[in-house]
Order: sequence, then C-alpha cells, then structure tokens
Amino acid sequence: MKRLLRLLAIAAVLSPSAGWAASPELKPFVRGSWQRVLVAHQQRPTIVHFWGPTCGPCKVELPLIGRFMQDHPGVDVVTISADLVPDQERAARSMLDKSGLAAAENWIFSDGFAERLRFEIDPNWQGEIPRSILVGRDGSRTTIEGSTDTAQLEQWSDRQAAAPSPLRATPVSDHEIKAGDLVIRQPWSRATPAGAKVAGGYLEIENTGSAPDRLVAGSSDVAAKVEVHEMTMKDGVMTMRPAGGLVIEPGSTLKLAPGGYHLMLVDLKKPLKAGDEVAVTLEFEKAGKVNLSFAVQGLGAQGPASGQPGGQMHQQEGHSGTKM
Ligand SMILES: [Cu+2]
Repeated sequence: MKRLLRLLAIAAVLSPSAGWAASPELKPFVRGSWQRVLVAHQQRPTIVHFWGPTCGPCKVELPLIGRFMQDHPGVDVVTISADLVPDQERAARSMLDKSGLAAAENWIFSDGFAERLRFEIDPNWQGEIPRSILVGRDGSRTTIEGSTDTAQLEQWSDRQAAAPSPLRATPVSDHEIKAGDLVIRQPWSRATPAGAKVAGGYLEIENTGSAPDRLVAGSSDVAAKVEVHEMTMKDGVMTMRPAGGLVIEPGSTLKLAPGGYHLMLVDLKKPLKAGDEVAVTLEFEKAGKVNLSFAVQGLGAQGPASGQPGGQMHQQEGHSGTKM
C-alpha cells in the first residue's frame, strides 16, 4: 500500500496536468530580446501584443488576439507580458493557455529595470498596457495604444496579404544574411562614448549574381538617418564624406570597414553599448530592403569578432574625435 501511494505521487509529479506544469512556454524578455524578435520575424507580418495578467482590459482582449491568431495563420503573433506587477509567470501562462495563445511566441519581462526594456522597444512608452505593435512585411510599424480594434487588425492583415512579397532574406548563419543575389556578412557596430551623436556601421556585401546592385538607402530606429560614407586621407587629414549609392559589382565583395567606406548612423537617439544589437534596414536597388542586426562591439573595436580587443584606441579618426 505504501508502495502504491509512492507510485501515485510520482505519477502526479510527472503528469503534465500537474498544476504547476510550465506550459505554455514563456521566454524571459531581457535586454536585446526586442531586436531578436524583430530579426526573427523580419519580412513576416507580425502582431506584437503587450499585456499583463493584472491588467483589466487585457483579460477581455487576450482571447480576441487568440482567436485572431487561429483565423490568420499567415500572421505571426508574439505576446509579451509587461505587467507592472512583477513575478506573474504562473498567472500569465494560465491566461495565455485559456486564451488560445499557447502556440503563440510568448515572452515575459524579466529585468528588474523594466524601463530599460520599454525604452528599447519604444522610448515614448511609459508602460501602459495593453499595447500592440503591428510590424509589416516591409518593417513598417503601427502602434496601437490601448485595446486593439479587431476590425483594424483585419484591415491591416488584409493589406499585408495583398502586398507583394519582398525578397526573403534568409539568415544563413548568425552573421550571414542572404537577400537575392547578395550575401551580407557580419554586420557590426561599435559602442559610442557618452554624448556621441554618430556611430559607424560595418559589414561585407558579396554580390553572387551576374548584374551589379547598388546600396541606395538605409534607416534605423536608433538614429535619425543612416548614410553611406567614404573615409579618405587628404593632405594628411582624415576626412569623410557621403558617398553616393555604392555599387556592388557582380562577383565581388564590398567591404565597409573602419577607415574606408562605412555606414554612418547620424543623430543617435541613445548611446550604443557593447553587447547591444542594432536593427538597421538597408535598401538595395535590386535586392530590395534587407533588415539586419548589427552586433555592437566595445569602444575602439576594429573588427566584428567578439574576441577583438575592446577599449583600445588604435587611431583617432573623423567626426571631431569620435572614431568611425
Ligand atoms: Cu562617417
């Protein structure tokens, strides 16, 4: 009899219906997670829904989001619990499950300093929930503060379904992105000193096709503008100037690196810190728009590898003391 009781106790612990079972999965949302979410869903229409178990309107809205997900398999649904009350994992799991969102990609804020997470997502967000960000295939974002209107979601997803499918950029590895005939490798940037208004962006672009392509524009949420610059030595002085659309000849690799061609993030909205990932969209004449995540290396890094010596000043170049 004693033995039977013990077996029953073990069965209860192993059973997935045990009350504390960790289902559905809830990923810890930490610094950098936001960029990862954007990169993972790039060029797919994605609804990112911020909610919390203690938020009244969320209780009404969550099942509507669950139903929307069921009805729209072409739209990715990401939920992020950003409750103002910490430690709501268990309640969050239970509500997601009941709302038909167990199969969605579910996250929960996991940083004692929630302001920092919110700032990465939207510097203007004070923490009000519910809140939804509709990210289009082209990377365009529509923010809905407060409860979503299902009709608005329908209209948006219809427009997304009708939009021509952009060339899908396929991540080949962590540091290699394929877009049409282009292969982009190791986008990286460098931490910026306090007060710096610009940051450099570096990468390699290989053209595996038979026709030239051209880098025509760039944009990023962290900077007012993204420009293509060329750095040259003139009369012993390092100068940089905007370069027109950079041509990537077929069969060749264009390198944007410190000391030569580079991207310049102008009018930074916040300093870049080592370990950050910065989302930058580049636009090519043929390959179209490509969303990239630039890995931020330490101050003074000269290359993309994380093993590079950081914090060492090898040369002083450009932009009134800011090394590019
Ligand atoms: Cu520059």
